[in-house]
Amino acid sequence: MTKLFIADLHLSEARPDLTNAFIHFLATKATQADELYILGDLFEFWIGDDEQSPLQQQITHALKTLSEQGCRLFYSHGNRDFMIGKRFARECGMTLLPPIYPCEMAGERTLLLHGDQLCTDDEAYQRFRRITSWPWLQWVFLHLPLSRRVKIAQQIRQGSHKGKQQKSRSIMDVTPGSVNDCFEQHQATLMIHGHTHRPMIHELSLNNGQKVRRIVLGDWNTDLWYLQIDDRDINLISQPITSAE
Ligand code: LP5
Ligand code: MN
Repeated sequence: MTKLFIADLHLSEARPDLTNAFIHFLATKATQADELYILGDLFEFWIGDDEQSPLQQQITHALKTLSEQGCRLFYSHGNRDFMIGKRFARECGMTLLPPIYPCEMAGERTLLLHGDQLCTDDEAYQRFRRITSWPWLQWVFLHLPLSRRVKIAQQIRQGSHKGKQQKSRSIMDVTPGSVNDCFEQHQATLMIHGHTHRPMIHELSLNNGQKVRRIVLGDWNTDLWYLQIDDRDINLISQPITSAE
């Protein structure tokens, strides 16, 4: 049984190289897998399932084709595409996961998540996350004309980019306390997430003495990153984007 995990591709019209690399990945590597888990931020931003841009249609088609070939697809929302909804998931043949998904991987109790929830020192971001999760605000946003939604999303991206220049690297990482609590609360020994763009397999001891592993997926930019789990064998792999096309 082969399972693949990816996150933080940030696909957009501005990076056709990433879109090509992803479509190539789906048509080659992923066809040999039984399950593909996308742990958030597949897109640069998502403003509603009704957008149906050429990029979205291209990605929908590629994901649908893979799911029809028998690979099961799962999606965990990121901080940029938290509004991906049931319609897009159905069109792609993907199952939407809850924000923290406990499951069994490599014979261990495992948690799958985007990872932004664990960056609890980033108070401005956590406030932003709370506010944008309000259902009435999402409802209002989703009923604005598409052109207006694109402008707002671009403004928020700019605000985010500027905000990040003022923040230290450590503020934008997960906090040891939130990681510990998340493992203990779910009695898990393995965690897989993205978001921080700091790919690594961390081995650590919880406050209760339990040994655990936290695997951080890399973002797709100059390199593509994926995690492959074959039964109990775990490999975090990267390749230059150009060689993957
Ligand atoms: O994404 P990344 O890695 O660059 O930074 C994140 C955090 N930023 C975000 C914002 C996203 O990048 C953009 C999301 C676009 C969503 C589109 C739909 C919007 C719909 C809203 C409907 C209800 O998540 C960043 C973290 C960083 O990760 C590391 O963890 O620090 O957090 C921030 O930058 C948040 C800021 O601190 C505060 C938010 C600034 C918002 C400015 C809004 C100004 C314009 C509003 C116009 C109406
Ligand atoms: Mn993210």
